[in-house]
Amino acid sequence: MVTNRTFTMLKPDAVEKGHIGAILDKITGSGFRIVAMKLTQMTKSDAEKFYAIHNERPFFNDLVTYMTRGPIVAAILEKENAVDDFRTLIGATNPVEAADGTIRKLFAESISENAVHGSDSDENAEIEGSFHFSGREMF
Ligand code: IDP
Ligand code: MG
Repeated sequence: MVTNRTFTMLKPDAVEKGHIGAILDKITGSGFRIVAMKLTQMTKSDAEKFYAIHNERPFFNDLVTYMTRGPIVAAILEKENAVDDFRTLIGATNPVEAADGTIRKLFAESISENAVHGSDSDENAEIEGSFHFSGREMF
């Protein structure tokens, strides 16, 4: 298992609002190294697979529509304790509950359109990174 790596997406709302640069600045300024990165757009089938764990939740269809409506920035990040430290940097799922200075507090609209994704475990970081990137695209 790859440790000290996490996977992130700057979600369509963040890209639409022109926040790519500011969010990447927060990420690299917090000590994360970019291992892989691209601007891409998920298909419906991609989003259904990526978020399969949520497919029984009432917001699942809205989540798929949101995550496929425009480009995202997908990236793999490296840092000691990457998964937990990145979850701290992005803040709570609901920006109203996110701590001051976190990416979601600064850039997210709502619990559904919350600017950024962060993996929740080393195992999921590996699965999610491999979903978006081949070995040749990781540095
Ligand atoms: P996380 O992104 O903080 O890990 P999860 O519970 O894994 O949060 O949910 C995945 C994504 O689904 C969230 O980031 C958000 O976009 C959306 N979501 C989560 N909970 C809700 C909700 O109660 N209403 C609408 N959308 C939600
Ligand atoms: Mg999650």
